[in-house]
Formats: sequence, structure tokens, C-alpha cells
Amino acid sequence: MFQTDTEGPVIWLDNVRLQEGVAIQNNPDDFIKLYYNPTLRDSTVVLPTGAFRDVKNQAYANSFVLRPFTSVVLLRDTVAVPAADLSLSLDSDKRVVKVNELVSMRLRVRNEGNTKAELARWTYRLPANNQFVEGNGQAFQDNVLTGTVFQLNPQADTTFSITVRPTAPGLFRMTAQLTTATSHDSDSKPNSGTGDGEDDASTAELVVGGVTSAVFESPNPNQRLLPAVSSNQPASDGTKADLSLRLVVGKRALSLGELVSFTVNVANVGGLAADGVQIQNVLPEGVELVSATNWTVSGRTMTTTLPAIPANTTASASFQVRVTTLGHWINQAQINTSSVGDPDSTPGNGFINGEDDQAQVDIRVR
Ligand SMILES: [Ca+2]
Ligand SMILES: [Ca+2]
Ligand SMILES: [Ca+2]
Ligand SMILES: [Ca+2]
Repeated sequence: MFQTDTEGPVIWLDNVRLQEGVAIQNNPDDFIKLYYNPTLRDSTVVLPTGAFRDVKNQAYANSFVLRPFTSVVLLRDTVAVPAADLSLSLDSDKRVVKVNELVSMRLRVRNEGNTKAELARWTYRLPANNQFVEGNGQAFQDNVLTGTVFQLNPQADTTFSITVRPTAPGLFRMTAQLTTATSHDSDSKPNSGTGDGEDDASTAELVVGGVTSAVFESPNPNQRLLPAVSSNQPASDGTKADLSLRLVVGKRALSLGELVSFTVNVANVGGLAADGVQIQNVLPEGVELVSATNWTVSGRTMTTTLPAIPANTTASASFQVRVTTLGHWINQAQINTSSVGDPDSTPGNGFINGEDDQAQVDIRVR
């Protein structure tokens, strides 16, 4: 039997059984992790199997990118939170307003998943020359408004009404994003920046005070690194010449009887010189040919062969027509033959298959 020996009422403990303790050895490293990036470059951290959270309750799994000279403390997630798919949209009641006119903004957070989403937070930063007037009861400071969504049922949404006032003329591009999401989201990452096209960020545009060249954009201070833009062009092939065709017309809206010239430009972006490049041009009804030096004409079809086009140069051919009939007319041109192969187009295979060796241009005769 035990008697307590402290201040206050005396407590007796009866029927106490004692037994030797069994120590369980835990490695703290299995429960808490500190990552630090001491380099000048972004560093990708690969996590051990399992789910983790930082002190802001942000979920982590698999891997994440740590910016230069930043650190993060991660705690192993022992209570599993089901995944949800949150998205955010921002829009305004009007797109064109006057200076100092109040604008109602709608910020909506939606759960597109089939399980309940746990707590999430969003941040809406205003560009310069714009002020928050009313923040739906949410806190705002220094043009930054933050809000909390405690839970969201599957396929449900919640909307925050916010009033802003632009104070200068210009185009305002305003952005908001989710900055915290407790539930793991498979197609977006909170606080990743507003410029990566994910569904948890949104942009609304306002034109204020008529047309001006001023553009005001919301700050985007923590944009995650985006991959470099890759070209849609094939790599230069030393055994082929990548030819492409462009059509230019002097004027698109014409009066009856007016003269207009067309120019066909052929560019060779490598890697061989192209010889024997023949262009075919089909004139629309409604025009008559006035001058076509070096072209052979048969009915409405015209052809010409360009001089050799060395790699990384352009060649062109022009002609002039008179418009003779009212209406909307389309002129078409394509590369008809070439002495060398082309990596992404075939000569002479038509005008409407989307290849880069064909083009069309329209004119309207009033
Ligand atoms: Ca999402
Ligand atoms: Ca994001
Ligand atoms: Ca081509
Ligand atoms: Ca073609």
C-alpha cells in the first residue's frame, strides 16, 4: 500500500502490482527527419516508404524538392489521412471596371475526390495598386489574404466572397493558390506557386480604366522550379532538310478591283541544302492573276521551282492578283517536290493535313 507525500489531500494507492519494465528500443530516425539543402541548387529528397508531415501539417510522400539553404522537419504520419482532390478557382463578377470601382471576387475550393478532404488553407495575393476591402471574415495583411477550409465532403465545394478595389488603370492578373492541404492530392501540390498550371491555383483578370499598357500581377514568391520548355521541332538531321512554308498576303480586306500581292516563303532549318524545291499554289475563284514572274500557270494551279535553299536560309516567290468577285476567298500553297527528305512533312500530300510545308491565307472582298 502507498501513501502520497505531496501537498493537498492525501491519496492512498492500494492493490498495486509492480513488474520489471521491458525497454523497447526506438530509433528516433524512424519517426522524425531533418533535411537540409546546403547547396546553391534545388535538391530532390527521396523519402523512405511511408507518409510524412511537416510542422504545418503539410503531407509529404515519395520525394520532394528542397530549395537552396532551406530545411524541413518531417514527422512520420502514423494516422493515415485518405487522399482527396482539391482544386481552387478564382473569378470576378465583372472583367472590365473603372478605377476605384469595387469588384466582387469569388474564391472557390472544391473537393473533386470521393473521400472527405481534411483541413486546407489558401492564399490570395493582390498585385500593386489593388486593395482588399472585404475578406469574407478572413484575415488580410499587406495585400495577402489567407483563408481556411476545415473539411470538405466528397464532390462538395465552398466559396469565399471577397471585395477588392483597383486604384490605378491597367490589366490586373490576380492569383490565388492552396498553400496547405492535409489530405494528399494526386494532381496538385499546395504552395507550389501559381505558375505551374496545377488545379489548386487560379488566375482572374481585370481590365481597369480602359486600355492601357500597364500590367499588374500578383506576386508569386515561391514558384517551384519548372522544367525548361522543350522544342516541338525534330532534331536537325544531317541527311534531311526540314522545309516549312509560310504564306503572306499584302492585305486581307479588299475592295472590288483592288490589286494584292502574295508571297510564299520557304525556310530550311537544316541540316542539308534542299534543291529542286517546287511550290504549288492554288488560286481561289474570285481573283485573276496580274503578274507571276517565274511561275507556270495551268488553270488555277501555279507552280514554280525555287533556287537551291542552303541549310538555315529562306527562299521566296511572289505573285500579284486583282480581286474580281465579292466574297471570302482562300489561297492555298504547299511544297510539291524536294530533292531531299524532310523529317516532319511530305511534299505534295495536300493543303489541310496540318504539316509545316503547307499554308493557306484568306481575303475578303467587299
Ligand atoms: Ca488537385
Ligand atoms: Ca499547386
Ligand atoms: Ca518540314
Ligand atoms: Ca506536305
